[in-house]
Amino acid sequence: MMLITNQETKINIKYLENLSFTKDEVKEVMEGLTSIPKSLPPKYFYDALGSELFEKICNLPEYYPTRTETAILTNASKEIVEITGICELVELGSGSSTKTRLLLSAYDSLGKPWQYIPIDVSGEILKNSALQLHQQYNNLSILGLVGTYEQALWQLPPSCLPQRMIIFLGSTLGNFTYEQSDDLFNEVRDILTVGDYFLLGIDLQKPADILENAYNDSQGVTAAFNLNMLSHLNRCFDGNFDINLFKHQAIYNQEKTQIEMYLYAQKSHNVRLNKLDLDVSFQENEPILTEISRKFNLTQMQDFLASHKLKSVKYWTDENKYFALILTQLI
Ligand code: AVJ
Repeated sequence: MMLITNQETKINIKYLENLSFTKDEVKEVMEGLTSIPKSLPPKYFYDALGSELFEKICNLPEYYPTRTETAILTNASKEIVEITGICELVELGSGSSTKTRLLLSAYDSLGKPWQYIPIDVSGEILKNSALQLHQQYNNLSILGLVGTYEQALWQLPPSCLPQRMIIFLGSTLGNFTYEQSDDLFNEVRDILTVGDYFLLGIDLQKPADILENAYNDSQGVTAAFNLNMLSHLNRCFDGNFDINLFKHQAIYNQEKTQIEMYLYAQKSHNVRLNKLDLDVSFQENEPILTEISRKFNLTQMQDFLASHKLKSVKYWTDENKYFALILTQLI
């Protein structure tokens, strides 16, 4: 574990895993590449370049979620702060914290000291955004945790304020299977105390063409983002994926109401990952599933949250009902 502390500036960045891989993570990649169909965990998108590419995706004309959620947050932030009062904010997958700033500004304007705990797998983006946030907000202390959600939630220090709110924006929940989201909500419930809050941003179900365009953009940024996962894996596991031999495509699976992002091998060939002592063979046109992005139904999600003792206090949505923000409270 590495700790970068700067007492004067009230910023701490804690590396929970110091970029070495745990047995579970090795197992995940091994299992994904040896199962049929092949798959890889979406967290491998987010090395420094991947996080940058994702920021670009957020600004694409076809990619409506970020813009829509930002608009919702612009309207809702003041009200959220009025409901919750001052609290410690723990953010899962904070990335550049751009959207979160709307909320942070609202909390900071209360003029009381408070704490923000961003959690992200990319240390670079976390460090940079912590430095920027510190310059902007006077009352704020920042504890950045570099690691996976599981690692971070486990190691969360006791709240330094009477109340805490965990925030999970951008519909990142869409990457989780039903079972994984069930586990995550159980963890959230266990970490919060009664009266604490959980704020969730979810992408809602909508026509397939809108969804498929959002994940197959005309400038090829999403394709580059998807392919970059293979470069990241090459670095992590001393591998020899040739990104020129794979092609990006995203499809909407109507039955499962989820976008599925694939990389298709363009010809039959072998790939080796030295650190895993693993040889993988690909058939021509064989896909790797790199991500699911589930699209939700608002009422069903509220029920699902309620089944984890997370009671809906209020929700906000846009005029097209493309995206929703749900504020819940642990009962
Ligand atoms: C960060 C998981 C919410 O699913 O829309 C964007 C990631 N993948 N374009 C999403 C993503 C391709 C994004 N999440």
